[in-house]
Amino acid sequence: MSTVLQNLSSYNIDEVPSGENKIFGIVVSEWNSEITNALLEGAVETLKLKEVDEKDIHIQYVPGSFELPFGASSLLEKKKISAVLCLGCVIQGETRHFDFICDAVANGIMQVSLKKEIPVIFGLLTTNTLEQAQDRSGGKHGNKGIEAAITALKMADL
Ligand code: DLZ
Repeated sequence: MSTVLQNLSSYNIDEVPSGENKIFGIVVSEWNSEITNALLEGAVETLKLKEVDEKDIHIQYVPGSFELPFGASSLLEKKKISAVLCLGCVIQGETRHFDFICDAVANGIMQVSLKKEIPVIFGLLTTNTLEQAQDRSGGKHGNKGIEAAITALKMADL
């Protein structure tokens, strides 16, 4: 689906399974909200394009990416959901904060997914700069939110 130097969101929409009658959760980090809202927009548009009803998309905001796994777990407790997308953006700073957050989110998402036996999709941008994040949230490298939605649709179809 994605390769270096290509639009990261290149895909054949006709080959993506329909999401009709399926229920999706989306957990969105409020940190770097310019980026995460663009990811959210791409994800919601893609789910709707693949016949997911708007009422079947449950959006949960969390303060930062570190909280994404808990947000996913809590959504899965409340609703009967086919797949959850976690959308966030962590931008490298001068300290090791970046590494701790990215590792914790990746591990946390995997743990929630395996424990609940529901696909939880890793839609986290982990970039060196804001520009790289903009490029991947509706810029020259597409929109990672679209890719996360496509992955969720495929996994919900398993
Ligand atoms: C604290 C923090 C920092 C420095 N950077 C980011 C970031 O780039 N992206 C992000 O989503 N969240 C960041 N956070 C917040 C943490 O994810 C978390 O919300 C706090 O550490 C509180 O648990």
